[in-house]
Amino acid sequence: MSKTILITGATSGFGEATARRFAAEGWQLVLTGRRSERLQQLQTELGDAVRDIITLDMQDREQIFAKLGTLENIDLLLNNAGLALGLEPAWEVNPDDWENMVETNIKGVIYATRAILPQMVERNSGQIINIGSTAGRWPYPGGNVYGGTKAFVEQFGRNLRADLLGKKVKVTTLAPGMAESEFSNVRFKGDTEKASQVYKGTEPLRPEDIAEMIWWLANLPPHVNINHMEAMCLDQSWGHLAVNRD
Ligand code: NDP
Ligand code: 8X3
Repeated sequence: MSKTILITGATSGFGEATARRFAAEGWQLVLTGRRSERLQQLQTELGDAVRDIITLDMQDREQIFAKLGTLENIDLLLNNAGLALGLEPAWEVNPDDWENMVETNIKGVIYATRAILPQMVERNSGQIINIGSTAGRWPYPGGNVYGGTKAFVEQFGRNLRADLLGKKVKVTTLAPGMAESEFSNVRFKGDTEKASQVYKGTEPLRPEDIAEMIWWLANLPPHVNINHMEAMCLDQSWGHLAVNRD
């Protein structure tokens, strides 16, 4: 019988590329996102591979439990839906942006996990892949709450593993660096010029690269768990630590 992957945030970027990758390998897909028309387009394109499309705002805890908690036979949960908003220093940020990131990147992940985990524990099989970020480990100016949410994802994944010891349920945080998707358009609130500057002169990671990593993670031997996996494009690395000399 085909396996099923549940992808949060399947309407663009990593989620959409992963849907295509897993469909091509014969998996069944349950796809979620707020933009219903994009979900419908994917369903039309991928046909029978799509088991279900679910319009869902990951900030809505009640809807997460109502719509995901009733799903059966989910083999892999990809907690992917997420966003960054702005790059302002902490003292200038609009608190609504912080709220939006915390609600989606933290609460969306924990409640989707809580909705799906019982069936995996009951079956004694399953896999959760959480999309973290290099920003969860490596601070940068303006990364304040975005990086904080991704650090949360990282530690949440490790603590899940602690809870799951003895169960055949895998948990991985996949932490990509700079990747070109709709991410920067969202971060800069539709300023496409500013968004394109992020990738100018580089060859960033592509959503398809992330999908390939997820496919690899899904196909490791049953006894192997990757706790943390970090990937950057070759054009990205770390800088010196900052020093104030005023
Ligand atoms: P995209 O903006 O292309 O995709 C984000 C996805 O998340 C969309 O499908 C969007 O769907 C969904 N989403 C956002 N907010 C919500 C919400 N409230 N409810 C439901 N779905 C939501 O970005 P990426 O593919 O790049 O991002 C995917 C993940 O990867 C995010 O968690 C991001 O933080 C992380 N990441 C991105 C990196 C990058 O450089 N691109 C690097 C490292 C990590 P919709 O709008 O239809 O609801
Ligand atoms: C996205 C990568 O460097 O923009 O998580 O924070 S970065």
